[in-house]
Amino acid sequence: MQRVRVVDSHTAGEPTRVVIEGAPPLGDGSLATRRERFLREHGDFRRAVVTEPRGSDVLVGALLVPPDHPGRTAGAIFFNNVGGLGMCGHGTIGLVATLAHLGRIGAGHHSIDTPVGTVEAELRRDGRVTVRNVASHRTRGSVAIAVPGHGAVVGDVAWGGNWFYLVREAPCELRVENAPRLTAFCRAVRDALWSAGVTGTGGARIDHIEVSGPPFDPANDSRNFVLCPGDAFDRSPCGTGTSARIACEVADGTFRVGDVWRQEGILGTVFEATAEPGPDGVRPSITGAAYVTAETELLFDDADPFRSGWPP
Ligand code: PYC
Repeated sequence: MQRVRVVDSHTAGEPTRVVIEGAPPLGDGSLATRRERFLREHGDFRRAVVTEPRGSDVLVGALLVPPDHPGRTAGAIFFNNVGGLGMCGHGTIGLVATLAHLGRIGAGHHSIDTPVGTVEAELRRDGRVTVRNVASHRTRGSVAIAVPGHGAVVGDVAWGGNWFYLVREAPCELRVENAPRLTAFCRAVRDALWSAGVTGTGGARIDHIEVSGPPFDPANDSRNFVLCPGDAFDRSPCGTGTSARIACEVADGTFRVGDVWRQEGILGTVFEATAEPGPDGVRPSITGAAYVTAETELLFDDADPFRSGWPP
């Protein structure tokens, strides 16, 4: 029986499962190399941790690994039901809350290495966490694509730690009751992008689709619906999606350094974002709160037909 120690949390409604002990050794190399090794050689472990029957399509996993640089607090490799993520904003907030829950860190400043760069996290005394994300930028504005069943759709391509296509005209109201319709729309948009060869830098696949609309709460700036790779929608306002949005707003001149952006997610929860200028775009900072929901051991029994999760 293999035992894997995990701590579960949610950030603004979106769950994270941090693997504390029991992950396969990933050897040496940069976090990007170790992430590739994890995805290539340990798909069974990835699925066993996040998919059914121990998890669900919504769950984001985080492997706690040695950092790339000495002196950093931790290294993290984020993954989900279908593969790896670059950065994960809600996941980093969950990871920081988890480390605090375990008594490994206290309030103050922490650095976390991810496969796409180092992010800085500030654990506040009230438990909220601010993540200073990797540099984010818009690579293409107002890209029109023909989406079967929906006609012409216009959106921006931007990097916020993952690749996003950001659509500002939603096909329906951004209510959680409309999630099936919004999911179908985002999947059609993603397929159309892939067929049309619209990519991020270096041919990178755009695997997150973000649809925005007016906020329900007038104190906020925008509401969103984000479809993640693997087809689950983000329950939170999406940290990397908010970063990509901030990069687009800065490029449009509609958001300035020093402003605060309040991003409402599909459940009505909010991330606050600010931005600093940087040589490779803007450095967004995202603030939110996570709550630990479980600390437990996952058991992998060789006799279990679903030992490695489902779907395969
Ligand atoms: O918060 O960056 C995020 C995120 C990405 C996928 C799910 N959540």
